[in-house]
Amino acid sequence: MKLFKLMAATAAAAILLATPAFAQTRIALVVKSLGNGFFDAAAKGAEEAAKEIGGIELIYTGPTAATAEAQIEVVNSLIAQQVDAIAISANDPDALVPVLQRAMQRGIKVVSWDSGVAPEGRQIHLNPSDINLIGETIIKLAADYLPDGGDVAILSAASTATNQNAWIEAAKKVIPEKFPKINLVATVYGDDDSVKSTEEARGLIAAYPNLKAIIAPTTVGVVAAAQVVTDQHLIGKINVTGLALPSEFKQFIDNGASQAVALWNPIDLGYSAVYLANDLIKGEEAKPGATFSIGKVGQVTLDDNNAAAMAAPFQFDKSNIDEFSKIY
Ligand code: RAM
Repeated sequence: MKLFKLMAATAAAAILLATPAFAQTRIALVVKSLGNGFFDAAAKGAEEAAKEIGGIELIYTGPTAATAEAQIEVVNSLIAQQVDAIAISANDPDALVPVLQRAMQRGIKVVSWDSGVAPEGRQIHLNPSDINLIGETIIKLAADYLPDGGDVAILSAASTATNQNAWIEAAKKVIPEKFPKINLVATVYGDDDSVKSTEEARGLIAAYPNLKAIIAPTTVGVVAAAQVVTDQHLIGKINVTGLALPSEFKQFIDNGASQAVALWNPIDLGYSAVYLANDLIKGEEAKPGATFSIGKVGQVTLDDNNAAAMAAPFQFDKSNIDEFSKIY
């Protein structure tokens, strides 16, 4: 009898020891494309949240090129792996809906963050900040240094990117009323690819000789544009601005290719996306008005589209870029 009890206890202990490996909750952080410093910073926050919550395996993944087709393949493979949740920054609001619906039908929780998926393709969307505020901010960043106004152009990410398209639309709306001297001459797309963004920036400069500012609401595009302005000795003639990761962009504030840029904390964004995914895994229901905890960042309340927004963007210039460049 004693021996039997001992054997049973040993077996139970063996099961307990083995359980954590199997019981891990797996959350996939799917980004627009790998090799983007903004997403690496978000993954850092996601990893931090996973550790804090405990029992979570974080899968940081995404395609090499920022396209919806490539992301569909990534999501298909995550469905096959039966992950518990997918937190995605999408390259297209609609193209990913069918595959994400399939994921949800199989019990996988789906959150979009940074760049959203249409409401029918996800349970929650987390915006880094208010869309209209970001739209106004990117124009103001250019206008602040153009007292007499002038020609400006936008260098965006992928032409289908949900977030950039929403910000550009909001920016266009605010120009006539608040920035009437700003003349937006073109919007081009660098696909969050350094080579394509460089070509597009060169193209803008060649096509618009009176260009006074390039606004790139993408951390990849803004670096490419500032490098082109530097290389073509146009510092002081064309101001590059937009949304930039301080650690990558500091050199262009230092050399004068840019006066100021803005962004939010990408670490907090990735961190919060994982908390939201985990809240859904725990059984919390996503519905308008529901409040979700996002750990040390606080909490968010869902709007009528089950979307929420985090804080206002910060502005970076000579006075503070050094400090922030050490963080993200
Ligand atoms: C790029 C990506 C990302 C966007 C930032 C500002 O890294 O396009 O989606 O939020 O820029």
